[in-house]
Amino acid sequence: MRTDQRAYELLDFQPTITDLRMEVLDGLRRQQKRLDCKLLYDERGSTLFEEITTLPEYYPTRAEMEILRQHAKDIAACIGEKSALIELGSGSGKKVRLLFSKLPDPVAYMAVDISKEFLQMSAEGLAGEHPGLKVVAICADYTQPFELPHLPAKKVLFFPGSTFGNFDPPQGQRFLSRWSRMLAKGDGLLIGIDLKKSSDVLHSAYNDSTGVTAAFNLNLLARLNRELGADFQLHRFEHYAFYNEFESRIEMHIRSREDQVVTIGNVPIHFHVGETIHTENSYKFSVHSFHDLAKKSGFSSVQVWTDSAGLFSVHYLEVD
Ligand code: AVI
Repeated sequence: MRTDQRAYELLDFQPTITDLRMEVLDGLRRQQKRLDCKLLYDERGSTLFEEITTLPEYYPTRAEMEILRQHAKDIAACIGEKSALIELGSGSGKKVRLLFSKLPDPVAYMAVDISKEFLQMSAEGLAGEHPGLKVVAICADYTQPFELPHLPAKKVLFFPGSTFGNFDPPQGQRFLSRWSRMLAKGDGLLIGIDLKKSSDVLHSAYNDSTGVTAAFNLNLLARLNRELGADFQLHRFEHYAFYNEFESRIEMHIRSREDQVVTIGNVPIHFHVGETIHTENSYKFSVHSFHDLAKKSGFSSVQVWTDSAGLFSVHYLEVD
């Protein structure tokens, strides 16, 4: 781990290239090829994701912002004064800014993100806007255990954007259970959860007409070319996303347009025409199904808010 002195503190647990190579080869040697969705977020991927959040078809960000704006006061009351906010997947930081505008006297903001460039930009911005606030930027894969700096304050974990839906349910339960153990009784969880809805709306949200989601997905191959010396030719692959009604999830894949062999370093990887790399799941919940899962993980629901169209939900829960 490396630490640094700036307007904010940086704790760097960024995974190394060797970790990346091993993880990628392991995923591509499976019967159903798989790459973890966190790999989508290099600098270019994070920029493309920010662009996705502004697309007319991609409703989750707009719906969640509507909820945060409309209910900022109620949400701030749940969080309470002199709290420390820990944000997972901080991205551009625009959601947390909305909260900070209403929060009474927060003591600290810890941002956790795997994309170091984005993390540093948003930590720097927030530290500049709130001179008295302790800002800690933690570059880490938050799906893996990492150590939180000790702070004698009520902690509230902020996990917006329905990123929780990118975990499979058992993985999600393990993740929340780990946090309920890391936090203290009465600490909070403020989390955005996407709701089940018509498959047409979901399909469009992940197959936008301008192809930004496709570029976001295929950028993963460009990243492997750049960082691992792979030789994927992007035009020989295509974006493929669909709603799996039985599993209540959007599945995102990269599909090979032809039979081909790609090398990563000197390791050959064979693709049949139509074969896919599964790159992401995005689970959709009912308010009830999420509360059940959270309860099994040590969190009880305090309040839930939805947007006017009933597309998205934001929950405040407390550690039991
Ligand atoms: C970050 N995550 C919640 C997004 C989602 O909707 O699952 C990622 C995304 N993938 C394609 N579009 C957006």
